[in-house]
Amino acid sequence: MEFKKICVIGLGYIGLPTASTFATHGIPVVGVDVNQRVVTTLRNGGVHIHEPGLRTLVEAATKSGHLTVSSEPEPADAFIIAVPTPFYADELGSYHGETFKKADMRAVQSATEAILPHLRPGNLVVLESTSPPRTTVDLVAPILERSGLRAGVDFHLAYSPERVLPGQILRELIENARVIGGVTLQSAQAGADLYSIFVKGEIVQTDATTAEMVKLMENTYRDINIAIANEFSRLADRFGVDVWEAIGIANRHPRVKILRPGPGVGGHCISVDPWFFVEAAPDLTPLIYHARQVNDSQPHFVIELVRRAAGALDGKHIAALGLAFKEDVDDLRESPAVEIAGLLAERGAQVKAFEPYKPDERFDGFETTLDLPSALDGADLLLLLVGHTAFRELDPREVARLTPARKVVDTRGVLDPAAWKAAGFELFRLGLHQE
Ligand code: SAJ
Repeated sequence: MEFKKICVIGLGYIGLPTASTFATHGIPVVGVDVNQRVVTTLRNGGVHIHEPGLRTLVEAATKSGHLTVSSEPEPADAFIIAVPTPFYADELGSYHGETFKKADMRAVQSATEAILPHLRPGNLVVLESTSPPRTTVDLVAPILERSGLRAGVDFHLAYSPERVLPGQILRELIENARVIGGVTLQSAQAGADLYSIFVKGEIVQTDATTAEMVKLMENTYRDINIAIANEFSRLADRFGVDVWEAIGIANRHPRVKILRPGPGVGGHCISVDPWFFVEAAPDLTPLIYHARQVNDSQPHFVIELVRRAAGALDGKHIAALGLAFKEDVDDLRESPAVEIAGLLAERGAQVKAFEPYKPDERFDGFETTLDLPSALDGADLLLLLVGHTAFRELDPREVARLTPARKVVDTRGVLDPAAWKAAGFELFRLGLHQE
């Protein structure tokens, strides 16, 4: 299939890099977002997301004349839906007394409806948003078929999950293997034709529901593996073992690869996607459910660690280093660091948090600072929540000059114990019991 124009709906972490990459490969692209602020920012030459290399890519795409931005879809040969699929904030499902989070598919639904008036015979529609199994055939296809055209007969329909790692999106978008699941073989082939414009990795064709499951399986697999690492950190703490040393030794086994414990699992993917399986089949997913529970409760384990290190929480001044969901990204969605800062404040601590990628962000319940020295000033304890490079590279002697605090809690296992000790700090690490 040939593509003279592509319409990408949703200009977030995935849609914007995808639209820009097609544009820099010479294909006219209209990028669509319902958020007027996003449209205005992009039209004014700005970029609303921090991702290494993205600004340069968007500038190149705009300069080439191939990327335009709009708040409405336009007729095109291919439509790509890359909108968020969060879960409902305050509506839970339940099964045998256990509650689970439910997917909010309203953005996918309205993006699909926005395409409807522009859909023409021979077009290709691709859903990229992470979705519960069968979304392409049970939700997207029926909406598009209101046009009178039939999916897989009059137009092509496919599901192609994005699998890029935030922080490395631009490279992985091109180099990773790409899965394309079509509602028919021809739809999968049309999807493969589209992504082969820039994808250098292998393009694997399958059916739409398999592709949806593959995406959820990948992130669920990672979630469960992080959960076991987090559970090991609790066991090590109980038994007086250094979990980092124990994992390092265990990982020398040729078939063992334990991930890193931490303050919990955040971000818009891994902490969300496993719930799509649980919601779709609660009777079949006890392992997935409980791994989610372990990771969601890890912030409470960190609170207990901080309480032990500080003696008490009430009235203690705590400098929280980092609020992002992981290192070197600006994304605060579902971030355990934000939850921990809030929980500490609820328990009476005076929290000053500094997030270098989003210093302006404000929260109810705790203070944020515009720079690191302001957070360190007057602190009783430092709490490292995100392993940002800037924090890993801190010189503890310099930090000692900026704060009266002499206790540091490292929830990421990234600070060098010897260097911090030499600078006069007592270092408490997650997964290493210290009284
Ligand atoms: N984390 C740990 N320990 C680890 C690894 C991660 O505590 O050993 C935490 C991180 O700090 C973070 C969370 O888990 O809070 C998730 O981080 P991540 O780096 O594992 O993953 P994401 O959410 O940035 O991206 C994932 C990736 N999926 C997989 O690796 C299977 C990415 O390839 C997907 O494209 C992305 O989800 C997505 O969009 O679905």
